[in-house]
Amino acid sequence: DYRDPHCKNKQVIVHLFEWKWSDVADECERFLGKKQFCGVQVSPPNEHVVVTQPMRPWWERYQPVSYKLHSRGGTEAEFKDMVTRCKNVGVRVYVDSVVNHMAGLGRIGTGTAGSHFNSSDYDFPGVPYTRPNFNTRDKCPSGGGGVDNYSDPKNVRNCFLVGLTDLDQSKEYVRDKIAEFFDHCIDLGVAGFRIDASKHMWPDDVKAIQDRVKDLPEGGRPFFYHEVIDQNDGAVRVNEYYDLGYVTEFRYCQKIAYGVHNFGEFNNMYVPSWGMADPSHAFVFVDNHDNQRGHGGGGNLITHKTPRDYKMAVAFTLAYNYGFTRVMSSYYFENTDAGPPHNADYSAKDVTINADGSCGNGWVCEHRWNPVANMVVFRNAVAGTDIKHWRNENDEISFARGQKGFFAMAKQGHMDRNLQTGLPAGEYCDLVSDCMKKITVDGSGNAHIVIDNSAEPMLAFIVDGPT
Ligand code: ARE
Ligand code: CA
Repeated sequence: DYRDPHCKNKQVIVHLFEWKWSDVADECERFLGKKQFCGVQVSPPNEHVVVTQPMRPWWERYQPVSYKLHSRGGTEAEFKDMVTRCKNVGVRVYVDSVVNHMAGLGRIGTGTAGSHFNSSDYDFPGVPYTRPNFNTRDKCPSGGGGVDNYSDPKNVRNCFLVGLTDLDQSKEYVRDKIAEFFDHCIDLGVAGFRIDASKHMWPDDVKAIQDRVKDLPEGGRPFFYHEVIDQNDGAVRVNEYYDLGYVTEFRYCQKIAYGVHNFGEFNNMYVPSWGMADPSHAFVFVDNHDNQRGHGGGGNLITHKTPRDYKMAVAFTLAYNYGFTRVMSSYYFENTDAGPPHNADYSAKDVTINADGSCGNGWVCEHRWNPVANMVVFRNAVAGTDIKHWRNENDEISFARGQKGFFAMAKQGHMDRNLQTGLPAGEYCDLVSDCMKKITVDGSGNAHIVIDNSAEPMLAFIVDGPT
């Protein structure tokens, strides 16, 4: 089974998008460990192209040059130090893995680790890969050689995604090289992998690769989650990947946006008849690095740009019982190509921490916002329980998780009700407000629930939580 994230039953990972390794390590030690995060998804750590038109976009990291661990995020030594320091505080690292393809056609030069490459000749000596390791036109049914028909799996999987040179994962040599890359990461302490563009690889090929990857040093199979954008708009469906781990559920991004905009929609978040991934395979998030900037399955989404809505979306997602959850941590941008906040030499700026715990230097750090960070503790505490005492009316939503926790949220920012919580009698305190607010549950499980903070219109409390 590839669904164990190896973090002692913790339930939430954070994507520290475009953070450099030394900053990720610091964040593990100063914040993520204490806040009970399971782990961090890091941007692709392997050698990639250096794009100068536009100047150093974030997406250059999705054009691999080799599997040497030297990227815009840092050197291999820095990567190793990060993985170790995070692991020491109970936070695992998951590698965003780009193995469907190498750099785009026409790109020639030197990668971030100093390897020469020539995509037009399919020559990547840093691996090495040569022409026979890539898919050929006879296997790709599209006119121009690019992916252009999502209703045909052969087109999706054997053609070139946006001109990226498409590896042939049916070849033993290619499988070995990819598995060696994963093994190298595991040797350094990595616990799992996001598989980029899994939709564009045959599940049997992906399985052959995963099956030859080594166990973690502490035992067990690595964690895998697959990027498959299935919005009922093509032939490739999420369930083809269930044997391989978790699968991204992009329909949830749309669902949660509808819910926040119209609370009535919250009654219907997981729709099996649409083919939405079942809760034990769904990899769930409010937004990701693509759809927050109009790449890859955009649409009507909620992002950090509308903070109040975003807090409601993430708090609900973490309180609810659907899937395995990832929260996004972004940088501010206007231009959708723009890479991370950078110094004069285009290296990523340090993530600085302000006195109030927010981030500086252009980093958003949604994962530090109270309704995000403090709900991680909630999700960990209630893992495995059912939804009870569901109530959704008057733009107010509330529910219990088994007999372990209770959550309430009010779209208008006000709520004042006596509700059944199903929890044991006692004094509780609200996680979201860092215990500024207390809640008393009486002997019959009832409590007076008050929301009076319009900026953070939710509260949550757990059995055996802080008091
Ligand atoms: C860049 C340039 C291109 C250029 C190419 C090659 O933008 O103009 O042709 O380089 O030189 C990211 C960026 C791309 C970028 C690429 C490589 O988003 O713009 O191309 O890096 O630098 C599909 C895939 C899905 C993919 C999305 C973006 O199915 O796998 O497109 N998402 C992942 C990553 C991306 C990354 C890649 C894959 C490539 O998360 O960040 O691209 O490694 C429907 C379909 C979806 C489809 C979607 C968008 O919803 O159902 O399957 O997603 O449309 O087309
Ligand atoms: Ca492919």
